[in-house]
Amino acid sequence: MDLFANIQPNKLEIVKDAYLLKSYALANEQSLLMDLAELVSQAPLRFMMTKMGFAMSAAMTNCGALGWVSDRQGYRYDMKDPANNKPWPLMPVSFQQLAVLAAAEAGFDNFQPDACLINQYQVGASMGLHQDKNELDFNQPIVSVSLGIPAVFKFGGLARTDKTLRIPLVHGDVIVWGGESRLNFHAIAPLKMNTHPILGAYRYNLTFRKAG
Ligand code: MD3
Ligand code: FE
Repeated sequence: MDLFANIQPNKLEIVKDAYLLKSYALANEQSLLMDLAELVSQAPLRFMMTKMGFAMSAAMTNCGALGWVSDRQGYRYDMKDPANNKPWPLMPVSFQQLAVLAAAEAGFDNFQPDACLINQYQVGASMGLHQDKNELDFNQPIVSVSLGIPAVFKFGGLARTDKTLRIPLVHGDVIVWGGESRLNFHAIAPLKMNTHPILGAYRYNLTFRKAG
């Protein structure tokens, strides 16, 4: 009997329907980073405003048919970059392939991401506890790719007051959320000082969704 036949040390189920794929993005690191650099030159990172008029602590941009935007009107998806009124850059093939493969690895076939939000965190930046509810179809999973300096991801339940798990995320880690975990509250704790050899003192998170 092979005691190790059923063990995949790089694929961890955090809670039901939420999988952490450790280092999953490293295989295509070079293409991802080249495409990320090209993308932010086309659609620069910017600090969006919340409905309350405060600048968000992470800088953001998007690629794909739909981009997530926030302003005094609220949160929504838009086909155009409000900075120049042009469509968002196409989703690079390296991004799209990674998202679809990761979703399939976690058991979600036929993921069709049409939106990729890029969050750039500097040291001290964070993201408060929230749910992702701006998408049309909550049966589609979400794939998140961490690049650059580490962060602690806080993962709660369906109620804001549920206790949160703290999950360290490092360069190359991918998380897939679907099914029963899709509407769970989540947050990013303030980033600690650190440096990544290629990306410097920043964390980038690519979040793939089927928004429309
Ligand atoms: C868990 N971004 O942009 S991605 C966001 O690291 C966001 O930048 C974080 O939350 C970041 O909305 C975390 C991970 C993530 C995304 C969607 C989820 C976790 C999720 C939906 C349900 C549960
Ligand atoms: Fe979120």
